[in-house]
Amino acid sequence: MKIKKILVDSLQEAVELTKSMYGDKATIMSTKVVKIKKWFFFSTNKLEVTIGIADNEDFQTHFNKEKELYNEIEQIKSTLKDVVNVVKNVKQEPSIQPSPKPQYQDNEDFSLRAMNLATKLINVGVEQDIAKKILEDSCGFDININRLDLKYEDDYESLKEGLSKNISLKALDFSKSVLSILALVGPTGVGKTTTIAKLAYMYKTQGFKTGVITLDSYRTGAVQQLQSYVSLLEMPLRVADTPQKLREHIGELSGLDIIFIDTAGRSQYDAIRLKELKHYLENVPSLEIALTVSTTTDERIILDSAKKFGELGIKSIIFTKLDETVYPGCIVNTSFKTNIPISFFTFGQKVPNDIELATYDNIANILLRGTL
Ligand SMILES: Nc1nc2c(ncn2[C@@H]2O[C@H](COP(=O)(O)OP(=O)(O)OP(=O)(O)O)[C@@H](O)[C@H]2O)c(=O)[nH]1
Ligand SMILES: [Mg+2]
Repeated sequence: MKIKKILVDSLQEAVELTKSMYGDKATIMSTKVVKIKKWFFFSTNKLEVTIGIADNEDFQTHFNKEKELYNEIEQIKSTLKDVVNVVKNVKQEPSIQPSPKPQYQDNEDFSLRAMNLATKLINVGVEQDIAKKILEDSCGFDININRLDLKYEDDYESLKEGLSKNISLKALDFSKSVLSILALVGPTGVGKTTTIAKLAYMYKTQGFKTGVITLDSYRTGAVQQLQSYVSLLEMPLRVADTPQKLREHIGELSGLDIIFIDTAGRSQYDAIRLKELKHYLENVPSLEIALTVSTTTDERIILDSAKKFGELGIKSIIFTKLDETVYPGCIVNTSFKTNIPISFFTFGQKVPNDIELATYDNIANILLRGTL
């Protein structure tokens, strides 16, 4: 770079002069005011300007550097554009799907964990209104959050409380000194005979003297099916093909504590067969009738069964085949709508094991953990 000094009257003049003489190659590096003697002791002030003039090589280097910088900036700009596009696409198609919104998300009355519990109930088939009612009874008002919140830390414990206020249970507490009779009625193939065998074993092992009478004399193999269970359990089995026979057998077995009556499966829509069954069971002393329904059945049909078999005087309901459903919410819905107490759950084909007394623990387990 070459250095030049010029004398001018103002900075503006320096700039103009520099530009006209050297173009873009020159830059003003510094300025200073100097006194210039004119005549004897007269003098005048001037601006001494130092100019740096780039020679051709410097200029070319400078120009190349600028060009490189410019290219680099353009490259960064285009990379940024790509990054922005990628980010946009990620937003549109998240790789991790958000978990489903709780159904009560917008309900400002409940805490988040209470809403989550409601969502769990709804996901296993509990109707929304019923889930809400149970939830209200599982909650207390929390003044800190100004909302209803689960009563206990544990949603399981809270749910048990909500269930106990909405669903009734019936423990079949039979007496050892008085004869009790339990008849199982219900649609075909729901598990009545299998459940009778399980119950007979359960009460026998509790010290009750038990026996079985079956009214199902016409279905091929029905008696043999029961016979195979009963002979293993070493208890009496009778077959009654008329109401008169039934009464006679009850008289013969009156020394027992519990007689279980197995009935033939009936369609809830077959009024004649239902009437026939009613005829068998009416006026049987100390009789308790339990409706047996399968949890794999459409809920509307379960409700129809409860209504039709209800005419026989049902005192409790047994839900079977819990091992075959992922929507146990029908238990809660049916019980809530019909007010019929639940007595037992069955959850498999194995006699005598796969049966449990209905408890709120059991129901909470079924609903929250999918198993008893
Ligand atoms: N998975 C499962 N199967 C069961 C359960 N209870 C009964 N079963 C099966 O359901 C089928 C019908 O059972 P049954 O006891 O004969 O039914 P039922 O109601 O007496 O039938 P009908 O007398 O013909 O009306 C059989 O294969 C049983 O093993 C249960 O809790 N879970
Ligand atoms: Mg049967």
